[in-house]
Amino acid sequence: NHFSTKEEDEFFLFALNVVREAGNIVKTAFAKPVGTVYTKASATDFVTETDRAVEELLIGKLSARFPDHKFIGEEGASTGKKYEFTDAPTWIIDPIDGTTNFVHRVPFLGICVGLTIGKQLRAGIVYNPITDELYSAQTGRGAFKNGFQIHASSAKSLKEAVICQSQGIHNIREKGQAWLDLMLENQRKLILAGIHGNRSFGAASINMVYLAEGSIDAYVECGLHSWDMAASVVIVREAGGTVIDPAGAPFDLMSRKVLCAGTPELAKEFSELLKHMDFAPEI
Ligand code: 2AM
Ligand code: CA
Ligand code: CA
Ligand code: CA
Repeated sequence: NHFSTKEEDEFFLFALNVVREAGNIVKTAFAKPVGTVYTKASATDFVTETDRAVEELLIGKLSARFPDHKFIGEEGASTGKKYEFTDAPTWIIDPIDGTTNFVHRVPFLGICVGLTIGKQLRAGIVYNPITDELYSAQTGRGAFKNGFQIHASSAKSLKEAVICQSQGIHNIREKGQAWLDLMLENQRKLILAGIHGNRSFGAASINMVYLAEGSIDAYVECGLHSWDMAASVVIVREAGGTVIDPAGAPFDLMSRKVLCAGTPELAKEFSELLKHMDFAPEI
């Protein structure tokens, strides 16, 4: 990483302003009828004009300000755009994480912007403009919500945990019935392990920022993409949380899966209890 703290601060502060601007678009759209909802790879894989407009705004403004930087964005990727993941400063963008919530007017969604340099995560921004909650972090400098520092929970055991095991309905398309069986078996094991509850908010980023501020204690999801996780992973780590692969290995942004917990002890117990299924890596 050849960039100074001052340069990285400039990247981060500029991105914060662009994300706030994108938030206005999403908030305005959320108050109106949803308009045309297009489907992508399956009947439950949605995209709206707002997803596209927000991605265009974010990439347009960031690339105009930082012409040497690279981009990975969900809606570009889904129209067949090929992205490379290189050592260059790379903005990993999900314009609306939680499109199903957006379409159904459930107020849990996040505009997600993560930054890698030398393939290492350096900064993350997750903004829910509906609730006006802005989560942000830079590597080594703590995690914040609307300017106040946040901390992940100190729960060390499933017996004192509210967990989030996402349903991953989209995974059934990729993995078939076997996915459903695995998910239900894991859910059963968790209940028998004595968890306090299972809460899932329909957006990977919202699940992760809630973990970062200690509302939930552990989270697992498979079938995700780099843009679902990049920004939130920085926020969880900087809030003191642990981020690993669901099978217990080190986390890999391109591996399509993630497990987070407030403590390494809980992450270990959770990952050892779960049955696993691998996804083909992304890039
Ligand atoms: P998205 O809203 O940006 O698509 C719960 O559905 C979580 O899984 C959301 O964060 C959602 O992100 C993500 N997800 C990933 N792939 C998906 C798919 N094919 N269909 C629906 N949600 C998907
Ligand atoms: Ca999507
Ligand atoms: Ca997403
Ligand atoms: Ca999205």
